[in-house]
Amino acid sequence: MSEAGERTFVMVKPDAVQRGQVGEIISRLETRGLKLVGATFTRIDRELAREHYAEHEDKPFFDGLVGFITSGPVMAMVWEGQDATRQVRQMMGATDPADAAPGTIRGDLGLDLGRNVIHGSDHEDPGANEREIALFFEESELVEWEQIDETWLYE
Ligand code: D4T
Repeated sequence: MSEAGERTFVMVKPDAVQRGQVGEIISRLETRGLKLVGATFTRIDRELAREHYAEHEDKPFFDGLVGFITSGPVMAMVWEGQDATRQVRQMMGATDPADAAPGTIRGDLGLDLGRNVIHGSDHEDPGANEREIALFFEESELVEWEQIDETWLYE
């Protein structure tokens, strides 16, 4: 990982895959200057879904959430950059797309809480990014590479 880099886990959810928004979402993250270091297009099983959303196990929406996230393929990714976890969360917008500001990913691409387009690690939960990355990726699957515009992106 580069000196400026923090890694964060991002997942384009099944609704956004079905709606052809994978490219749009990747494009927004790339354009911002974040660096893609890992990606897998996959359909996650219920066991992984339950582990990923373990903090919500007792919530009434848990079964629906697990059903939704396993209902079709997702694009699971690791992005790297300065303050990446918090920056991605800001770009995503509020959890409920109905409350997400225009200009954010959820505010521009979604309408409903149960179909909120994208997941990104919680920056207020220390270690959530590394924990989630480890759930989906082996360290050897993450690519260390030098982005040619880094000199112009960071002081
Ligand atoms: P994720 O984890 O998907 O990036 O969303 P957030 O981090 O922004 O929000 P969260 O953990 O509070 O919610 C996880 C996930 O559950 C769905 N959800 C949430 C739902 O279907 N009904 C609800 O009432 C809530 C609160 C949406 C996101």
